[in-house]
Amino acid sequence: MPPSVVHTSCTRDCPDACGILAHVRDGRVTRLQGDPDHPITRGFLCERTSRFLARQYSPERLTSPLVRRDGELRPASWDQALDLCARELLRIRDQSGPAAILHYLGGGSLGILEALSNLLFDAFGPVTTTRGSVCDGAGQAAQRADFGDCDASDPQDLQHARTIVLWGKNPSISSPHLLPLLHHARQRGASIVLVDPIRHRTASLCDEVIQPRPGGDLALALGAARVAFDRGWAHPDAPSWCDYLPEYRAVAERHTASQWAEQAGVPHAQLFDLASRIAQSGPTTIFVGWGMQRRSIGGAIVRAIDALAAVTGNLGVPGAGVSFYFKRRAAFDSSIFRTTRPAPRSVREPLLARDILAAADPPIRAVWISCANPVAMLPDSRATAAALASRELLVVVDSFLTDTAKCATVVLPSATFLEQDDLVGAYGHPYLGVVRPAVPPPDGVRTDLSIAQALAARLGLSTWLEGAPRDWMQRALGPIALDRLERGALRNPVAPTVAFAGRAFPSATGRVNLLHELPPAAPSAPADRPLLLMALSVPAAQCSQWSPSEPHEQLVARVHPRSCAGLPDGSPAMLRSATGELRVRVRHDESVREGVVVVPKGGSPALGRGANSLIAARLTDIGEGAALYEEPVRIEALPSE
Ligand SMILES: Nc1nc2c(c(=O)[nH]1)N[C@H]1C(S)=C(S)[C@@H](COP(=O)(O)OP(=O)(O)OC[C@H]3O[C@@H](n4cnc5c(=O)[nH]c(N)nc54)[C@H](O)[C@@H]3O)O[C@H]1N2
Ligand SMILES: Nc1nc2c(c(=O)[nH]1)N[C@H]1C(S)=C(S)[C@@H](COP(=O)(O)OP(=O)(O)OC[C@H]3O[C@@H](n4cnc5c(=O)[nH]c(N)nc54)[C@H](O)[C@@H]3O)O[C@H]1N2
Ligand code: SF4
Ligand SMILES: [Mo]
Repeated sequence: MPPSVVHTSCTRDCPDACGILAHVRDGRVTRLQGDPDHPITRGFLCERTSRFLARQYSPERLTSPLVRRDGELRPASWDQALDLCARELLRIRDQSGPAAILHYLGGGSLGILEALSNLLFDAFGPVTTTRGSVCDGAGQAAQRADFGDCDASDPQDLQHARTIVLWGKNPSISSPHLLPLLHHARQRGASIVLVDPIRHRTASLCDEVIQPRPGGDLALALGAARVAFDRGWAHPDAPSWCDYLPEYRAVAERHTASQWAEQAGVPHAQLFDLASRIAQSGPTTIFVGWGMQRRSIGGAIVRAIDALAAVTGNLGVPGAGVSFYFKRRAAFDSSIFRTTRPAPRSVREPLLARDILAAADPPIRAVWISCANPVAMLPDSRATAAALASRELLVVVDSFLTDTAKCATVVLPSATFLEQDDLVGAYGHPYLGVVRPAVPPPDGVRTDLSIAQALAARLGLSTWLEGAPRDWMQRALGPIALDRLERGALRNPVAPTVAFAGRAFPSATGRVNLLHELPPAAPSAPADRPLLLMALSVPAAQCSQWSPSEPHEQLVARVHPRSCAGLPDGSPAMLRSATGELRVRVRHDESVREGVVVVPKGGSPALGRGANSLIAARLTDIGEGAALYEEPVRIEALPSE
């Protein structure tokens, strides 16, 4: 067969939703290249996806269903595995009702056809679902509370910004295609400020780096507002688009700017400089990262930033805004992925283990998991594994025998994004992309849609999911022709250029609902565990998906030399929290703020690399997010190896 190039899109849980050229020779993908014609991808891919072929062709990929017999997961035929799933689901529904079944769809792929499994389980039940989000629950809830919606301006609008604040965001790792846009804005004279407890790689692009203490952002934003009010820098027309302005001002005036700076853990001059840039230097775009909303006051932090932008006039005009999330599904007809029947109940994603065990009348007896590895990725890995493994039926649909799949009764091997049709919308820009199979799935592997259809047939629901993938894609696209999208990325026609243009907000009053109460203080670290653990994204992995496969060596813990209990660089050590311990190698790193320990996110608990083995399950203040970055730990010396 002659070599070919397949135009497709990346489905990974990443803001960029890249266009990809998959080079195929003799039935094998030989290279993945960033699509040079994609307006955001511009010809380059990130490290994790450039090296995805090591994962695609890994000997560890599953090529047969597995069924647990005599305590062991053993290969089985598709008929055996699916018959067992269907029989058990029907039996449990007959005995206890559909609420005894939990369907959990994770973010392993953002392809929207994955959501067809929701349709199936809605039709079969509706069954118990999950709510909240370990990823972005607090941030989304904050912006909905403030603006009535969570949406962002087109990144092309950055050219109008005079100041850009990367507030707790590390695009070098998490969203690399934002970098060329930032470079470009800088060339046009915009200044860039980074606010992050870690002086990470993106700092090289910035004019100013502010390193607050973790969660000190609430004080930083309120202190900047205090400066703006004191100096008369608040926008004179702010009352016309803000509710609760006097109350918000009173909150900001509870402390002096110096006191707020001290609470934030930054020099007063930096707080003043931030206020002056945001309020005085022309339009400011603030990119709100995900990290700081994964805190117990995460919602309040984002709300304080929203409010600062609102009173300084940095909303609804070109070059300004608070950009957290693009509505990636807005272009799609979501009605085809859910029935209108409400779920009988839901469990909170961040508290999955606790809520599964607490569920009664009926208890949760079966769990169906797809695109997720909760044992590695949700807090409290041990409790999550125990809660899942103790169900009568646990089905995991995945390409690998993950920490979660190891707990399963049945594992169904699924295709990768290079082997199936799908559609993606991005959450870092407004372009839509089409996903096309570059190669067929290997023998013994099926696409998620074909798995759902085969299950539907056995549950007597085949009519619900009938149709080829492309039929579903066209249905999801509504008036947008699929073949148009196949010719190249298309801008979501309903996405705004400037979010909330004209300062019209879809809130109850049409105005911004300013934060007007201080949240309770975040818990302080106990004396015997003085450091806060942060498990952050690394270039080689997409959450728990490593490309190539996860290294087996000891986890590296980055810590400021003054915060590592006197241990020399490179020493073996134990990180200890209230719930667990993890062997690490200490790396001195002056770019990390004192009092913080950084380890890679996505490590496997079974390999002794799982940060979530140490992290307790805690909710954020709003939005049922997870306060993942607040686990107090200590570092203990270990004898040298
Ligand atoms: N401590 C700590 N924990 C965190 C975070 C953190 O920063 N710190 N980050 C959190 C965040 S932001 C997120 S989004 C969650 C992510 O957590 P998860 O949603 O669990 O995400 P992944 O680990 O990316 O993917 C889960 C599985 O999906 C599988 N998968 C990939 N593509 C497909 C597909 O097409 N079909 C099927 N069936 N399976 C597929 C992969 O093989 C992988 O095993 O983790 C959270 N957990
Ligand atoms: N390579 C790679 N890229 C990824 C992922 C991955 O696993 N690997 N994950 C993807 C996913 S699931 C998501 S949700 C997105 C976002 O993924 P994230 O990696 O969560 O995104 P960022 O918001 O860029 O980075 C978080 C930043 O928040 C900072 N931070 C933590 N606490 C605080 C705080 O209290 N205050 C301030 N100011 N900053 C703080 C951290 O130091 C870090 O620099 O990106 C995706 N991109
Ligand atoms: S993971 Fe993100 S940056 Fe990497 S190729 Fe996929 S969409 Fe692009
Ligand atoms: Mo995420």
